Amino acid sequence: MNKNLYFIMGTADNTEQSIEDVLEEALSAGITEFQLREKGPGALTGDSLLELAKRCKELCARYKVPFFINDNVDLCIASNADGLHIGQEDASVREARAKIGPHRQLGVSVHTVEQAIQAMQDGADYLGIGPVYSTSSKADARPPSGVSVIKEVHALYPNIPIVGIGGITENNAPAVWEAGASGIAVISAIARSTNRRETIQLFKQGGAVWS
Ligand code: TZP
Ligand code: MG
Repeated sequence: MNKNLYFIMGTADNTEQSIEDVLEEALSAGITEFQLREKGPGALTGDSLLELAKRCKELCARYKVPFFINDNVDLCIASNADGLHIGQEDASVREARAKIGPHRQLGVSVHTVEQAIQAMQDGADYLGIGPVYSTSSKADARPPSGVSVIKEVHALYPNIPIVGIGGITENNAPAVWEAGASGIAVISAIARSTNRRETIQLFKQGGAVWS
């Protein structure tokens, strides 16, 4: 199975540079997905958020990298995003799938094997599992669960794409791959890196096939 390096960012995740500048650098260095997650201090809303989403979509399209929106079904459709990612507290998976249609990708955050099974039955294409390690990028993050849930879900359903998230860095990533993840999602490791290109290269070392 191919591996993915899924970058997530919003205005709050790097106040020194624009999202577009960080995104362009990350795209050229080899991320394989991007999710716009606009939350917290300084979060854009309304037309300015839509305009930002459209610019991100355009940048991603230039690199043939799928562009995802976090939580916001209407913004996903309005910006012509390639996918949507939702959590357990957001829209229901069935409802989200019905609204975005069959061709956009749908990711769902899950924390237990039961939630994983339910999300797949309801129309998810991949699962986000975490926080694996402790994180300061999500205000209401649950306590870290290590790689145990990833291992459990992967052992039962080896073909389900799992993206590990939460506190993952180029140093602790190997344990997440070993647990059976097919992707790793990161905010701060890339958004706040002082050498983004090198960080992304370190994440991608190891001879895997990246898609
Ligand atoms: N969901 C679970 S942890 C997390 C999200 C959005 C934040 C991940 O950010 P970081 O900086 O990679 O720990
Ligand atoms: Mg959410």
